[in-house]
Amino acid sequence: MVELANITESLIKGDEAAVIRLVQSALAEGAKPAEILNRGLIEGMNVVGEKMENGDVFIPEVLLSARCMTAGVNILRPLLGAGEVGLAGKIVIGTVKGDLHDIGKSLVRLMLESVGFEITDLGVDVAPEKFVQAVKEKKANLVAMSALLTTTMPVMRLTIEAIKESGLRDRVKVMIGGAPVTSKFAKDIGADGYAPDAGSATKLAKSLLH
Ligand code: B1M
Repeated sequence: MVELANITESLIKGDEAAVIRLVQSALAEGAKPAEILNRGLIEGMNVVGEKMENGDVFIPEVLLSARCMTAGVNILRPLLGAGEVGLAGKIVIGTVKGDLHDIGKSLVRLMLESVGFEITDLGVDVAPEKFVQAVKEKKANLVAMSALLTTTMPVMRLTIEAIKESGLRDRVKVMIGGAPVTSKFAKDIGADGYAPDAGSATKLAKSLLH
């Protein structure tokens, strides 16, 4: 019987093969995909975050854990259930320019997809003009921006300004998130909403569009 704590431990150690094997075994034994995600993988990434803050691990180790997280999420993605894609609305999502953190953004994307939003994921290091171009091309209803660095938070404001300058602001809502982001910051920069985690991001997206 796979304990979710073993998945957490393997992710913390950066053992990708073990994470893949344990996630597959847990699924085969009937564990719920959302449980594996929340209590196995995200739990591990939280511990890695704390260790990084305390100087107990460094970037090479963190990268290995991030790779484990991605491998685990890739197995779970098709199982987290998709609604009728596109029915809920069209979202352009990305991590803002200068910022390469993509784990949280990818989780938010996964959750949004699972409730039926059509997602265009622009990846990381996304410049304001790339968001604008994608909103135009995809006729998106919502822009979702992630930032994990205090130094890249101002790019969220620049992106909103670029959307305004392009004349699209009244056609598209903007939501933001990421560890250093707050609802006060969201108000200050003129975003329509802030979500602290992937679960509340889906609720926020729905409430902004319906
Ligand atoms: Co970096 N990093 N990192 N890092 N990293 C942090 C963010 C940091 C807090 C660590 C620390 O020092 N304590 C710190 C930032 C300090 C600050 O700005 N005040 C930091 C730093 C300094 C750096 C570098 C500058 C380090 C260096 O090179 N000297 C560098 C910057 C590179 C760059 O971006 N230009 C760097 C690099 C890296 C790695 C590449 C090694 C790796 C990223 C790998 C990857 O993403 N593929 C990494 C990691 C993994 C982290 C920590 C440890 C973990 C982040 C993470 O994935 N968390 C992080 C420490 C921490 O956060 N405690 C840290 C798990 C994830 C599930 O949570 O991303 O918060 P999170 O997402 C949550 C919510 O925030 C929310 O929902 C998600 C799921 O619930 N959310 C949204 C996120 N986006 C949202 C959008 C929404 C709504 C909700 O709506 C649109």
